[in-house]
Amino acid sequence: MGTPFIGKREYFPGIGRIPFEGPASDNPLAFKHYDAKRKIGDRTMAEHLRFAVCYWHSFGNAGHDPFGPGTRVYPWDADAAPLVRAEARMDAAFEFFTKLGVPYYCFHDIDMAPDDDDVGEYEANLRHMVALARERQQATGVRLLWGTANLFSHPRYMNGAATNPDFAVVARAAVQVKAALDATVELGGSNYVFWGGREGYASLHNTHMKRELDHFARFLAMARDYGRSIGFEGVFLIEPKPMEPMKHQYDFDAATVAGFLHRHGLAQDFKLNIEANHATLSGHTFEHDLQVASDHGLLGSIDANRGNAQNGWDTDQFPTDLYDAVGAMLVVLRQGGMAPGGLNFDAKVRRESTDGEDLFLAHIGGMDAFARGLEVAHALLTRSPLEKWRAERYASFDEGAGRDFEQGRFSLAQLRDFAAGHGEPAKRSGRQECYENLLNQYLLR
Ligand code: XLS
Ligand code: NI
Ligand code: NI
Repeated sequence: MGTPFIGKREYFPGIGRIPFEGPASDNPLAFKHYDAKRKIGDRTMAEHLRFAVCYWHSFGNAGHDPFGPGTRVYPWDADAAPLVRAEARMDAAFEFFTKLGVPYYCFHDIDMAPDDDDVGEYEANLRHMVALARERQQATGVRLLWGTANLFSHPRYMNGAATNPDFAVVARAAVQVKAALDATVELGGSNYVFWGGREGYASLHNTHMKRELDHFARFLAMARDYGRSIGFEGVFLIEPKPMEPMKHQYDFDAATVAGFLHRHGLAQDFKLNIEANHATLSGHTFEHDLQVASDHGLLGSIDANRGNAQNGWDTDQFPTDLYDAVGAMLVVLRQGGMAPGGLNFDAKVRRESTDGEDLFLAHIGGMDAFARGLEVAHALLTRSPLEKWRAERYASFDEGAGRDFEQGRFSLAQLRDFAAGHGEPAKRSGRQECYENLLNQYLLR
């Protein structure tokens, strides 16, 4: 087992390339289910799952919360000069990606490069770091799943970015989106994400909601046009979230965003990046929002994480729930995969998890959970009676009058006449328990 690292020094000493050892292994630093090259159906696990590590939670967040500062001391954050720190952080990041064996990563402009109020400085910092990222990508083979701009941390965005009531702030947001699009194209990114952290309101009393939403649509169309003009051929993604930091966020959930995209003529270029913990914050399950997005033909990518049933906020825990992973992979497999999207771990280790090793353990757990979810979902779809049962449930629409109805050959009056001639419909059980048992049966196999 080698210890691949790419920068000036090794940031995760003592940890080598994470091996696959299979379900019988008790080695915490080995995969039990994720075997990148193993075929599930016609694709390898790596091709199905397209895992990405996120830059912000993994190398930037030191564990601060509203009650106290970070608990982790990162060796790459030691230098006083911001650009030197950014370079060291990038070395640590690419060492981590390589040792973990993920094909992709994701970043915000200002987790990769130091921010600056001066537009020229900000742009120069990002260009400098993008040049280094390009070298690191070439040296390691790790690729960019998506780039994005952080339009929510700087105080100037407290009232929103593209939806800010002040035009000067809307324009300032364009600086970052243009630069982050340039960076994404330069790095060969497959997607570009908009998470509208502060695109929403704290109070309706001071808010002109329709005007803000129209501004948002115009801003997105401009970003799309610019991206296409510089050769971006990937997918633009909107990441729904109902609240936090704002009381109400405009990209509330998959259904809301799908309606917005259709209304503003953006559905050709934009899809959705569904995050588990955002779906649960909006009162849905993860699987629900994935299914809604997929049914609209808009499921582009996934931010994998997990909330906490007792807390009402975005705890961004690593996904370990197998039941959820099976549900998610059922949606993904039924729509034929998620490329050019992927599965990004938008998750952070707990504040009490203070070792470099914890970052590996967390990702190994998430990758194994989704690998197992993939295996089980694939088995359910190809070997179990699941699809047959579902098809039979709707069989009355496959021929005769039911098919005529689906094809629009019935009026309401004709439906009435059909019913009048057929007597009281027979009761048909939904058999929910039977389906639940089937899922557990395959999960335990
Ligand atoms: C925050 C979001 C954020 C996006 C990227 O809740 O999940 O991390 O994924 O801006
Ligand atoms: Ni989130
Ligand atoms: Ni996210």
